[in-house]
Amino acid sequence: MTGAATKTMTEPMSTDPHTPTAVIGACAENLHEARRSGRAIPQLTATTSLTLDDAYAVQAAGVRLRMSAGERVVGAKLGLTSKAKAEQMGVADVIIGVLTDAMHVPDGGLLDISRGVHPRIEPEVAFRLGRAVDTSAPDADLRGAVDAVAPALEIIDSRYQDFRFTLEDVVADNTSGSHFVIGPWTELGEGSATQLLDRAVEMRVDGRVCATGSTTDILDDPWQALPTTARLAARYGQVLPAGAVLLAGAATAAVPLPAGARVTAEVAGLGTVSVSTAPGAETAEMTAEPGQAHTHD
Ligand code: 0L1
Ligand code: MG
Repeated sequence: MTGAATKTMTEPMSTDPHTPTAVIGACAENLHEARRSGRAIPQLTATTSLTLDDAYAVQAAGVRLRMSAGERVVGAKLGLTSKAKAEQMGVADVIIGVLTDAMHVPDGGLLDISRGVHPRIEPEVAFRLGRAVDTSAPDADLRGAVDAVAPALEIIDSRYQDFRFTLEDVVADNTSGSHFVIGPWTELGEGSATQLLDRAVEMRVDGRVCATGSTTDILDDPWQALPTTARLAARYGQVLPAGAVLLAGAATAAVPLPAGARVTAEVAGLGTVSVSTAPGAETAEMTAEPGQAHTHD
């Protein structure tokens, strides 16, 4: 991956968290520990009332904990970008999370999921920003800053028991972000890279097709991820440095990610991306068959 964040994620802007800072911090610590230990926790909202702005404040506090441990912000991801997922959650808007360098797995690389809770994987499209963009304005020209696109895989892993959560819970949990893999970049201007509608997407686990979809399932057009990210990044104070990666969203449902497996995803005309998982003990909730979609509250 090129480029590194030189600025830090800021406190959410234009928002009004109503929950005391100490409570926000405690929520972030709980999620941070769940992620590091692989031990799931109950939903935060079972015991704490959180608005959506509070939830983004928890997410930002969690990112600061990661940065204190030496991680760098290298991009952003959108979640709930397909109509099916949004309807399942009963929400009208997508959500945004943060990517750090520690979440990046090289294309074809090996991922140890033994510290995961119940990891799942989904095929996506990624954009790369060729220059830094001032995201303080909600109409910042992110699309104009894109210099390349790529097929991608996102590994999501909710830190909540049974992968069940409310919208506020999942935002606080950095939108279930765990890891990401970026395939070969196609520079804009090469072939038909700018046309991303109706491209077939196929994901395989150990050679067996486990999910198929279309890039049109990503916000009706993956390019819509750029203005959407600009709006959400401005509202929640996220930075996007030069070289930043943006995961536009999933083209299919996420499927359980087993240990000792090789997962490939192909986006027609863009190429193939792959990741392998280290053999070893499955995580506690990895007994479901690949292909089984997860549930939400
Ligand atoms: O990247 C995603 O779309 C995940 C968003 C969070 C909800 C989920 O875990 O499915
Ligand atoms: Mg995703």
